[in-house]
Amino acid sequence: MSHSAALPTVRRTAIVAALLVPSAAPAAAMAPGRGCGGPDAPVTTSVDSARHTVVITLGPCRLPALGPADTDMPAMSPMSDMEMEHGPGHEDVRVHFRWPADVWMRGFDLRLYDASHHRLDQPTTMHHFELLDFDRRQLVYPLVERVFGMGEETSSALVPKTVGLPLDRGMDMALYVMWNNHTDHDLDGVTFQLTVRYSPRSLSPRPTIVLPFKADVNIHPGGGDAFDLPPGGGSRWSVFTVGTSGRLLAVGGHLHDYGKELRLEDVATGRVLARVRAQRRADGTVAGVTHGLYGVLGRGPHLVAGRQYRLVAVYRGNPADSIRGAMGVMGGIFAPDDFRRWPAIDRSNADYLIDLSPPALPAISQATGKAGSAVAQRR
Ligand SMILES: [Cu+2]
Repeated sequence: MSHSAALPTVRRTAIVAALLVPSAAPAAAMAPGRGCGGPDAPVTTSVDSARHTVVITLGPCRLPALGPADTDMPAMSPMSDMEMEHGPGHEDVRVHFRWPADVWMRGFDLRLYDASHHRLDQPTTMHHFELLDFDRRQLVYPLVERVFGMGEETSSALVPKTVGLPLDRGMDMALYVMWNNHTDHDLDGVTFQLTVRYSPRSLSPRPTIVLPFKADVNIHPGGGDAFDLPPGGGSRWSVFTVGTSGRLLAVGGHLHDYGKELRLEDVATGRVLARVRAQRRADGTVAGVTHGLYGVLGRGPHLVAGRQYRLVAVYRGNPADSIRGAMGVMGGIFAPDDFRRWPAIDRSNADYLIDLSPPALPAISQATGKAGSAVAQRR
């Protein structure tokens, strides 16, 4: 356990809060007057080393009124869990802070409160959030690690003590939030409270180290990942490699309406290594995505550094209509064979830098998204 963890909780909380003057957020990404963005964003963290939690608090915030949801457009509705990006730069909040403790992260729990500390309904308050770690890159892409995120439908996740995601004190983290206030009046005094559950770094035996896995069939950092398909649908695929070898312990996915499945294949052998299927309604709209949970108890597919893998997204829609704004993202948790060989960040890489100075584009696909969990187990 780190030296600081021995301090009494109250004292640590105070110290941590003092350290957490938010660093400059990219002001260019923030439209004026939107809730809790900007360099003065009220973000704090506190560590409770008895309960093994880190609590990240953002607020109170003023959530701008978006007006009633446009019924002609697919609603900004149930996205979840792992992938909610529809082009960078559109979040209401992008705030940096320093991670306060050396931990093995195990799960999280989100609560939103109004000005009188009553719990707010999540879907009608927040569209999604993401927690980013600027001190680690992704397995597949040289982009900033997305530690986890979630949308309207989930509010918590927890993995067993036998696995943990390493987060170190002092890491440069960021919280990206997109609110969802579809009323005609601003909501004032909203507090976002994210409780991260962890195992202490001293836990013995040491948990299996896991990190996020994310691959996208149409990735264009800084540009947006949506694509169109001809009438009736079709598939879109991309080939990728992983920077270090390891095992996929769980997979989930993100597909939009008319999505059918996501497949992960070995290019050389054609073998399907993982598959997630959309839960489709009769009209082809997507209600969710199945999850594959291999590894927390069993064994998932082993991916080898440098070997080629293909991610395929399959869409099937009405033969008369093109499919617009499709997405295909597989997410999951990945246990590297040797964490010390995790690919190093290249801080001069243009894709890495996008999250530090995102293009100020308000454009966001309005397509409805549905996603499956990237985290192994929900409470
Ligand atoms: Cu999407």
